[in-house]
Amino acid sequence: MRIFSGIQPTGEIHIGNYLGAIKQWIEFQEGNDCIYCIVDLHALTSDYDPETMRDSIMNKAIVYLAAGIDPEKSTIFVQSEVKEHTELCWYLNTLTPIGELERMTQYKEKSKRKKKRSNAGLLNYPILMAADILLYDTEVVPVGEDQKQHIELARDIAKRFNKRFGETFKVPKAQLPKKGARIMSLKNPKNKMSKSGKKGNAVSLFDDPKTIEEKIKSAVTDTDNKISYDPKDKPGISNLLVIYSEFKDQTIEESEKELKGESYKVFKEKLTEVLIESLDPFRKKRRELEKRREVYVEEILSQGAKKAKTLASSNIARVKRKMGLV
Ligand code: ATP
Ligand code: LTN
Repeated sequence: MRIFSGIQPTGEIHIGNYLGAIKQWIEFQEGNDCIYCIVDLHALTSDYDPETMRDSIMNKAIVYLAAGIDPEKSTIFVQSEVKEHTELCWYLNTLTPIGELERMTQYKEKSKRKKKRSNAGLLNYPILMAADILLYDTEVVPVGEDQKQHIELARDIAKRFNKRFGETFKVPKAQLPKKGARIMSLKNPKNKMSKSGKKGNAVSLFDDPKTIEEKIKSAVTDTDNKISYDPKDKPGISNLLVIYSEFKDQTIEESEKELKGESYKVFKEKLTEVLIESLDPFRKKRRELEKRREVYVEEILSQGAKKAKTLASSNIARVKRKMGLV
């Protein structure tokens, strides 16, 4: 199967990104044709610093590799290095009703936060995302829950194109993990854990042991000191249980049984220990890759872009033919 997914270069990758998206990416590498993209053009829709953008892009490539994406098995590339993404985005713009874009939850939230500083890129963001996906005949898109609505839109756009111009695009499917599709903020478990959220809301994939300990210690819980999974009434503890179970590779029921009768203090100590142990290899691998940044990582991205470009340009040629442009 063709698998495609992407993450923006800005912000620190956290355990929500890992459990929601990257962990699935790694699993899909066996026996599938995977393309993983650093979506820098999407990041331009938020406030960013041009001085540090290229560095953030390189850092994200290192994160992909440190987390376990194998360049021998998967294609890794930077979105802006394959111009066909913006070209297809334009064609798809002409097929997308504005009302559908205005209904997107992420757009509503982000534009509300930005008020007058909201930009057209933010509205068109899901069309560029649809272009990313459709450009590679993608069948499966592994993402966290917050991206499900965008993939629904990509499916609608693909179907609309096929209906208007004849069978062209595969209609992609979102793939969410069973658990961990929506890891919540440690500070406010009603909100999702997020790169752009409040400080301490997220454990970064590369946090050192002391930082992990502090963040888990100050994670919001509740007052009844009972460890059980009940997202509605006990959102904080339930979120910690999901994280614990995922990193221990056991079911929530197994974790509940293991922790029965323990205090929140002991639970948090156990969770801290599991996180430190699980994240340690990522930190080590990243340190190694930092040293090979210039040659090795640049080469992977350049090879990746070449491969992506070959696929993208033949697909664009097909789209242009169907649309009557050539
Ligand atoms: P931002 O705060 O800038 O929106 P983010 O933390 O939401 O960033 P993205 O780059 O938008 O991160 O998401 C990358 C991938 O991680 C997507 O597939 C997304 O669905 C997934 N993801 C993001 N946050 C979570 C979360 N809290 N739980 C599970 N998956 C998540
Ligand atoms: N919007 C996504 C990032 C993204 C993406 C994609 C994910 C851009 N293009 C294509 C999957 C497939 C996000 O996580 N914020």
